Amino acid sequence: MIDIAKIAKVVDDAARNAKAIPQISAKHKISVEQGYAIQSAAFSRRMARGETQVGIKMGFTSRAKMLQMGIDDMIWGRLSDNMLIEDGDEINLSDYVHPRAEPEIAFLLGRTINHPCTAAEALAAVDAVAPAIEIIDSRYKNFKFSLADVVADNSSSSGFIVGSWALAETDLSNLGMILDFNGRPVQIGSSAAILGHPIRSLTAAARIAAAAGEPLQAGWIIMAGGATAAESLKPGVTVRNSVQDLGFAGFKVSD
Ligand code: OOG
Ligand code: MG
Repeated sequence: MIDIAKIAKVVDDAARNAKAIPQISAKHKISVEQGYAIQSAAFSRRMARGETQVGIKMGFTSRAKMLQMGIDDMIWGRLSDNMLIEDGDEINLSDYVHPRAEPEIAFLLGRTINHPCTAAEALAAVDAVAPAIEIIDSRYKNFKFSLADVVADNSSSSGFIVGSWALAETDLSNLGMILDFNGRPVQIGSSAAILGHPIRSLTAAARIAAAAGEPLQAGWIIMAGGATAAESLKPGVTVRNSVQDLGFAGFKVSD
C-alpha cells in the first residue's frame, strides 16, 4: 500500500522549497491513477493554505512536447491563483528547481462545461483566448520522470502567464507562435501543433475533467499545452511568446 497523503506532502514540499526530489517510482510502484490521487492531495494542501483553483493545464498535446520528454499520453494538472504571474512581471530563479518556458494558448471559460462536448460546444463556452506561457518545473531530479511521476507532480506546472485576452472568435487553427529570449527566437511553431487545433485540447479537458468529477468552471483558464518543446530559463532573460493575431505574453527572469 502506498501512502497518498505522505507522498503528496513530499511533492508539495519540493515545490514550495524549490528542492529536487527523486522520482516516486524509484521507490514505489504507482499507477497513473494513483499519480492523479497524489496530485489531487497535493493541490488540496495548496487550497488549505488559502490558494484557489483558477483552471487546469493540459500537457503533452503536441508531438514536440511528447518527443522532448518521451511520453505520449496526454496529461493534465491544476492551476491556482498563486501560480499566476502577471504579464510583464519578473521571476526569480531561486523560487524554482530548473524551470522551462513553453509557448501556449489560454482559453477563458464564460460558462461551465460539465460534460464531454463537441468542439463547437466548447467554443461556445469560451469567453476569450490569449497568448500564454507556462513555466514548467519538474520537482524531480534532472527533469526525468515516468508518466505516473509527472502526473503526481501536478504535471510539472509551476507558473503561467496570460497576455491580453482576444476575441473567442479568433481562428486558432494555424497561428504562428514564436518563443523568444531577449528577442532571439528559441522555439518556433504553430497553434496547429496542439492536437491539430487548440480547441481539441479544450474538448479533451472537458472530457477528462468531467470524468474526474471536477468539471471545468465558468471563469477558469484552460492552458492548451506547449506548441513546441520547452526552453530552459536563464538569468536575465526576457521571455516572450508572440502568437499571430493574438499578441504577446511575457515575463522577465532576474539576473
Ligand atoms: C510535463 C508538462 C507538459 C505541456 O504543455 O505539454 C506540458 C513536462 O514536460 O514536464 O506542460
Ligand atoms: Mg505546458
